[in-house]
Amino acid sequence: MSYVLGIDSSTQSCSALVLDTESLHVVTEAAINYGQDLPEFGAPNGFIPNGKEGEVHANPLMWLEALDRLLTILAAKVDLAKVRAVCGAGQQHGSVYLNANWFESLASLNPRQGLAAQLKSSLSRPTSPIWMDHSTSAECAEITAALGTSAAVSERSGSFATERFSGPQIRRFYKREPEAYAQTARIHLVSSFLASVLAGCDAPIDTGDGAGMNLLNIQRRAWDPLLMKATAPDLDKKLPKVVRGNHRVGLLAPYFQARYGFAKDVPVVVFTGDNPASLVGMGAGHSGQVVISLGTSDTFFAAMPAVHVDHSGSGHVFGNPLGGTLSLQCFTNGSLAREKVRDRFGLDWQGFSAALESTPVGNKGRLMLPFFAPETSPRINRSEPILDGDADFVAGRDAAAWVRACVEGQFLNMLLQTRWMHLKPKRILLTGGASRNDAIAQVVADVFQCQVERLTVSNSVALGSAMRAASVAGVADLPKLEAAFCKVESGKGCKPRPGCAETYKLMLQRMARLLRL
Ligand code: XUL
Repeated sequence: MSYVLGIDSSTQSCSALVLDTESLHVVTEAAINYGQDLPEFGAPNGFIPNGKEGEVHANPLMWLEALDRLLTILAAKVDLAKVRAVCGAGQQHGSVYLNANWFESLASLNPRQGLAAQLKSSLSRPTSPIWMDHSTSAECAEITAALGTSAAVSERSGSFATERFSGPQIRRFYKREPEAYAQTARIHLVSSFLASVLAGCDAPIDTGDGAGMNLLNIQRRAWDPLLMKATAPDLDKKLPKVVRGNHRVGLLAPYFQARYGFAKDVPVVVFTGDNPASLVGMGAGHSGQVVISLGTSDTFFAAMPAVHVDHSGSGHVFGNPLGGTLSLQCFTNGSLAREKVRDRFGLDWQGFSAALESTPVGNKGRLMLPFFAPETSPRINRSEPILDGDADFVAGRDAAAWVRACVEGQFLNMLLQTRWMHLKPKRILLTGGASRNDAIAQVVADVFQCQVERLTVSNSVALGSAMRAASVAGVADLPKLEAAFCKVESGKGCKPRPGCAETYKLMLQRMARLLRL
């Protein structure tokens, strides 16, 4: 039997999935929730509460302890000696700061002690800023000024200087704690930190996750000297190497064989960020399809053969672990906005769907820019939607019209804001909680004029990681795994209905005018 192990070190938990690549089934899954299972770290939601000035940090030792606990659970459930390759993914942008002890400690991990106890003295900074941190406005402005313009930063790095990205975070650390920065011999991402530990040697960063740092040149997929210089001194020495997604870091360290019963000679494949891993786990790593994930925020992402950057600054280009790049756009007003409308009119989800179904395409000309909270795409600071239509609609007296206006507005805005990607998808894969709603899925098909399918995959980050482990290590072919694991729900596809293309084209123009695009 040929098992592969995929690990997902995310914001609130660390989870894992073991696949059998011969019988093509999920052998087992397990998860450690930081808040519930590791209360001693004082991070009920995965980060240290009450950070000042927008700081959101987590303790990297918590991630190590979670890895040990996770493997303990897995070892009790399955024979880990059958695992032939390991790969994983981390929450993007989080950075880990290590001193010169790191290299030696990694190479000599003792199976009689846990990882956290052994690597504690390797940290040059006790906590790690994570993607929720927004304390670096000043540093973003400084990096932008050094490069000249925001466009110059995004042409190079694939994104404007962005508060949560690792480069601005590194700069803040350098400015505030220059001595600790000088003691830092290595800066890792969450992904490369964990891959290093598993391989027992300092691991590279992959282009998928590296592109979330404002330090990687997205065209050349190599560290960018100008961006490094604008960020902090000596980064050429402090950053690990950067490699593509098909790289093997090394073999699983003896620590894991002795402690959890893994075999010798198990390759560790370079880790990536959670979003790039999820692209693979959804079977969307090849260009021609788009994933729309409907969650608290909605996310739109797609594998791209060529690099295009968003000159308005709200979209991002990351690397695709399968080659090429991954474009990603996040919409803060996702379920948040849909719930606001539902609650405003005292509806449940059934009532919400019925309202959507009872109203015509184009909503008789009523249009909503559904920004109930500050939005990232486009960058706009609002707490009420922008409305354009008849008096009843604008006064908020027509529940059904509001429901349709909210959903149509969300996807028209999504179409408008993702134009920079120059996509003509053959199909849209819908995932996340609201993707089960048929009426919403139909609006997506109508607005985008594209076939929509619903994905059955859950835990796509760990699944994508296990699939990468298998394919890079030569245990199983990716197409075989995609066919087995990345299925769409049969009979749940939606085709665009005839006659809506012209209506939505005109509405899109109106929306662009309202947004002054
Ligand atoms: C992406 C982002 C988050 C994190 C955490 O830019 O900040 O999706 O990867 O999941």
